[in-house]
Amino acid sequence: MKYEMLSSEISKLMKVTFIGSPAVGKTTMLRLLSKDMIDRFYFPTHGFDLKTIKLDEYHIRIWDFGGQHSYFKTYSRDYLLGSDVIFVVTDSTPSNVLNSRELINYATHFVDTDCPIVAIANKQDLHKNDGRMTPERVEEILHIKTYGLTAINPTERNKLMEIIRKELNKIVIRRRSKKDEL
Ligand SMILES: Nc1nc2c(ncn2[C@@H]2O[C@H](COP(=O)(O)OP(=O)(O)O)[C@@H](O)[C@H]2O)c(=O)[nH]1
Ligand SMILES: [Mg+2]
Repeated sequence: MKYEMLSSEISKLMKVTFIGSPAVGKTTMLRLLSKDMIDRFYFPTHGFDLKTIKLDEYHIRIWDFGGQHSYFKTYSRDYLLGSDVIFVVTDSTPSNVLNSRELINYATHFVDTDCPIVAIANKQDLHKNDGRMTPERVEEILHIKTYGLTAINPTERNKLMEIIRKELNKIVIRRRSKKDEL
């Protein structure tokens, strides 16, 4: 009985990883979620920020990589291993979306096949001005589930929480049905 309780608590600690080129908006996304922050660790040598945020019954550890691309490759193994879900953030410009495709290919080497990789097409406020892509267009190119976002807009906080919640719920449901098959 006690053991079951413990294991269900553990399953609610989720590793959520944000990857993306510099300046696409990863830190801004974290700031949007920071109201529910429980703790924060910054690892300067590895160039990443680790925050725990409470979302419903989940404790989610969000790994935000601050470093350059070359640096990312050096530490990506530690950084990506064990992720429950990976969010690839793009600023929705055509060149950055293509970069994201590379990152996605790279990330798939390090994670379980059941770890979803989901795209965030950020900076949607600029879409009308400068030919940035809509989330639909990004999804066509990357072939992964894509959500649009404007991370600098504080009113998009709920939208981001909803995105994370939806992806986590899908994972939990899938894991439960796998368990039932055994
Ligand atoms: N216009 C616009 N700017 C954004 C948005 N999200 C982030 N930024 C800006 O983009 C820059 C880089 O953001 P940051 O979160 O530091 O990117 P990171 O390097 O991926 O962590 C900052 O000046 C942000 O204010 C957005 O949705 N729209
Ligand atoms: Mg950053």
